[in-house]
Amino acid sequence: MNLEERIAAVEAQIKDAAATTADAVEAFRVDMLGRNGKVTGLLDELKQVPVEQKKLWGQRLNQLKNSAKDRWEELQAGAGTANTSQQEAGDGTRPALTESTGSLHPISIVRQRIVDVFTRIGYTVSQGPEVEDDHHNFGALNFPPDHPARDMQDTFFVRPISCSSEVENANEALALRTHTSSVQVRVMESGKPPIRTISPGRVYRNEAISARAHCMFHQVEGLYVDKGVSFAELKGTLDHFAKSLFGPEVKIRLRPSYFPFTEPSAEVDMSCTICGGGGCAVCKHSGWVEIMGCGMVDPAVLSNCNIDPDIYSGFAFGMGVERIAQLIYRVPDLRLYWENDVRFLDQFTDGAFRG
Ligand code: 2U9
Repeated sequence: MNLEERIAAVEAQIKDAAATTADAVEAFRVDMLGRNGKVTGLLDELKQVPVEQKKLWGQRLNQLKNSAKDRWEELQAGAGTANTSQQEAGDGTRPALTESTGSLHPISIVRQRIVDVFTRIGYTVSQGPEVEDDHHNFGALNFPPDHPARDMQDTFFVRPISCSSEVENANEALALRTHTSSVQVRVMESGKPPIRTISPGRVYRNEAISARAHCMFHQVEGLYVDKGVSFAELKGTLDHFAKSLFGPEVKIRLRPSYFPFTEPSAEVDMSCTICGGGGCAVCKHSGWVEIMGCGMVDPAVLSNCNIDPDIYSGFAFGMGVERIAQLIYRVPDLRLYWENDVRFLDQFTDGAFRG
């Protein structure tokens, strides 16, 4: 074989060379560019080439050397990638690593579900302060001056530590709101009917903590004020609510009750979702469980909020979110909601709202 044929043969070997591991790449380098390598050997032959041909063969052999170097670099890069992906892939049969992302608190899940039922039928969501004055928490809602709820035994009062005399009602006692009806008083005072609104939020009552009561809990209260709003519409709305949250088979019933802010007033029971009405420990063998209170807004409350009761009427309802969540999840003790024990919290991943 003459020199050109031998160069062409090595060139073809360079082009066809393959190497997937670092060792094979190194073997290629030694075979081509090492001290006894094929390319090095051909470069040595330049010494024997006649002087007048040296420039031409020099260029040709340099070209060969460069293509060997380029191929070596390509093989190095290829083997590097192969190694990395192999490391990353690791053992394909190994179980995937799971990262705990946590979940919403059951009270947040249930509050959102309640809110969704009402916003879907046109209710707005209103919010207001947790520290309230007497007018919004009691006075406008028709609580008489001597009502026990106004007592320190039942309500947490907040007294300003120091107040400038320029502040209006600087010495007025404030209280942690005992219900979110205070928010709806504000909505009525600042707007005109038609009003359809719900107020979810924290409320506070001075109660001893037990399995069935806590000094802080969550409410959703609802209010609908317009011309000609009737008790029948109230019942239809609450029936829709109970069926949306607990299933189409549930029934509701209303029992007469009393609240200062509604007349007439009623307690709302739902057929027991655990025994289907047959009787069990949860419903105390009555077949019914209490879920909320409701009534027609007392005309005096409408007047207190600058709404003419001769033109408008309204209904209202209120429920405790802890109570509804207790019925959905069968939580036996309210204190579990606040202990933050992950063995309890980990169970509420269904319906987790990730908005
Ligand atoms: C305005 C006028 C009236 C809201 C209502 C109830 C009946 C009720 C309780 C249920 C359990 C509170 O969380 S609980 O302890 N609520 O029974 N709430 S009617 O009535 C209103 C609201 C706003 C302006």
